[in-house]
Amino acid sequence: KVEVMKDVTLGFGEALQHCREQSQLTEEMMEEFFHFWRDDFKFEHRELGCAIWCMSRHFDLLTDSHRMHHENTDKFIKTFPNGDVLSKQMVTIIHACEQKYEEETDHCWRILRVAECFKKTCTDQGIAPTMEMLMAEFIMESE
Ligand code: M21
Repeated sequence: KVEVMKDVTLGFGEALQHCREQSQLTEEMMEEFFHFWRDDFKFEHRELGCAIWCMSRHFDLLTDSHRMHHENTDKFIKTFPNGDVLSKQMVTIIHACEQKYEEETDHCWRILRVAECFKKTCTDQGIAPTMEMLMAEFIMESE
């Protein structure tokens, strides 16, 4: 599962450059998307929430009310090798996190909180990829 999460992270992260300008997420706030999984990564910039919003839209993963589109998200995860071992669990986690922050009316802030909750839950459930895995693959891909 951690292998699949690594692939989904890097796949999803490919939309970061596309979303940088409109979200105003500077490289100082987040250099590469996989830094999301660093132990010391802080969820403090609203711009990151805006960027994840844009990235999710890029892959058509949101409904008209800017919540996760369950079916499309499930399909997106399944486009990665062995994605089926993770898709249901990931959708369940994100949905639970969305419900926790339902009262936040600013979409960028809400999505940032959902992302933070998603990371924490993944770490607790032992499905968070390690930085070693992410960096090794990231460097391989860019060579
Ligand atoms: C697996 C890699 C990364 C995913 C990161 C962001 C996850 C956070 C999901 C937020 C989805 C937004 C839903 C809005 O209610």
